[in-house]
Amino acid sequence: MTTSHDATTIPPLDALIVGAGFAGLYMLHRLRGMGISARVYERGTGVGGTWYWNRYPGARCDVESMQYSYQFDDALQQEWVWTERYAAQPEILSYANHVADRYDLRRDIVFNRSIASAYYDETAKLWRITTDKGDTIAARYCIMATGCLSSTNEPPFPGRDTFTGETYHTGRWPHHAVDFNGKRVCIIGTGSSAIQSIPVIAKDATHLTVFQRTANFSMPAHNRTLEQNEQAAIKADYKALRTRAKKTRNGIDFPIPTKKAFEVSAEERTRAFEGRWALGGLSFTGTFTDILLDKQANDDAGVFLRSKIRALVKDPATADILTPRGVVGCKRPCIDTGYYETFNRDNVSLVDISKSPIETLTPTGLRVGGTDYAFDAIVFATGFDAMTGTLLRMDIRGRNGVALKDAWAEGPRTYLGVAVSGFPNLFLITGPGSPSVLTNMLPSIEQHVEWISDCMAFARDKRATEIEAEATAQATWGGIVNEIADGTLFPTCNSWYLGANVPGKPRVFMPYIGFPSYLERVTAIAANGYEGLAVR
Ligand code: NA7
Repeated sequence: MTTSHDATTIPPLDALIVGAGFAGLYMLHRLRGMGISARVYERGTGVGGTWYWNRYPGARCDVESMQYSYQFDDALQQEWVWTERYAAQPEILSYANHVADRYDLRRDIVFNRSIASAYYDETAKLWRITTDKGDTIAARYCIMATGCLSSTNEPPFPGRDTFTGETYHTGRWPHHAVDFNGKRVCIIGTGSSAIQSIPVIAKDATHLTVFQRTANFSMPAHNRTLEQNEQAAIKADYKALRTRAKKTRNGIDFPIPTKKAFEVSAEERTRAFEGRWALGGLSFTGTFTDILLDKQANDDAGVFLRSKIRALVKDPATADILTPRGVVGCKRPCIDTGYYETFNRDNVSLVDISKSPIETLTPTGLRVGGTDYAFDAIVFATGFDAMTGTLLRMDIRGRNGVALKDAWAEGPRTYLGVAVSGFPNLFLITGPGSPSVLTNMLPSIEQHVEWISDCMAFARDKRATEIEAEATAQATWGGIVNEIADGTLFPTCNSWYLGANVPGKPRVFMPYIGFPSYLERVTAIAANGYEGLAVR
């Protein structure tokens, strides 16, 4: 069956790109440079993707600014000046806007449009796409630059609509100022977003109550002003930093471990952990080669981190609730500025809901374990339907009218995290099956954009009209992704990497672990004429 929408009078685009975050912006720039007509459709009113929506108090990147930035144009990375070691959301959003202006991208971005459906018309070999505003567009290629954390997870708490105070979700924070001064505020969740916002909200609110289902490990950011001489030193040899970063598991320039945890003495292990704690940021699980592979090594890292929590939180009962019992790094580690210390404030309290979940929201607050709590504002920091949520909320249909949601009923299946069998000329940027969320997103995005555009150039040279993942290559790739994950501790907890945070979502480990080996594989695949992709 061939599905088609209303014919459009506008000539087909070469490529329609969904999303004007960092992936969509660079994809547009790159395709323009190749003489390929492309247009971006973006649901927000501005560029920036994640950084457009996640404006909650304290929102900040967990990757250092000098690394969480594009490298495709040396002039760009030389001219942009970051002010802090870890950039806050407004600065990253300014950077995204600067990029959009610098490369004159806005003239090909249509804002305030959500893609409702994308149907592949097999006869015309075109994607026929509709928006929520009723536009219909035809395009040879449809490129999903939709981000990995772009659909919020909003648990259906009973009585949710009965609460009469203010409500917010960290992932869809309003664009107007939010003032918590003089208010009793509650926050549900203790993931990254909560851990960043709790210290900031606590300073404003009369009282802040944190509802925690699962304690999370958090390491200090040690954020500070980025000195200009330090920045100049990096810029003098930026290429070296970028090259080093590509050789690490997560694509971030950190010291690469060489030893297993128990190859050194207990004193040396503690010294090494202290060193990473002092370094701050996401490097902790890279203290030894086997922290994410060996349970005993991981337990040892956990003992160290738990001792830090006990030292930072004055009240032992609160410290105990804040202490995670699980595997270090199994859920995304959080990076904080004064998180644990915030619980020493008189105006902050913690409620453990691990055994007694939120019963209901009420007109004045919420109820847990028969106790009613009253608030002026509730902040949902409940995360995202990660990696697949946004793709599956659109009605995407490929060959024979097959819906992506049916093709992925048992979990996402992709080739390299880039293409999907049965969905010709559809590309995913940092899709499931690619390193994506386990890496610094910017270099991962750039690598995908370049790989995809090179693949499109290859097809153009061959005068091909269709590129499609082969079913067997896709199945083999899925096996590789699973096998790598199964050799680690990652599948042992209920993380969003596995879809475990969203009830009913199939439990499949979605990211590919290991940036260097991924690069090696996909580079070889491209060199072999994009094997695994049928280029017709
Ligand atoms: P996360 O990391 O998914 O955190 C969501 C938090 O919300 C987490 O503590 C959850 O507890 C909690 N949660 C989710 N559903 C519920 C319900 N129904 N009841 C109580 N608590 C709930 O999202 P973030 O936005 O913080 O961070 C996402 C990523 O952004 C982060 O990893 C970085 O990559 C940047 P749970 O752990 O599931 O028990």
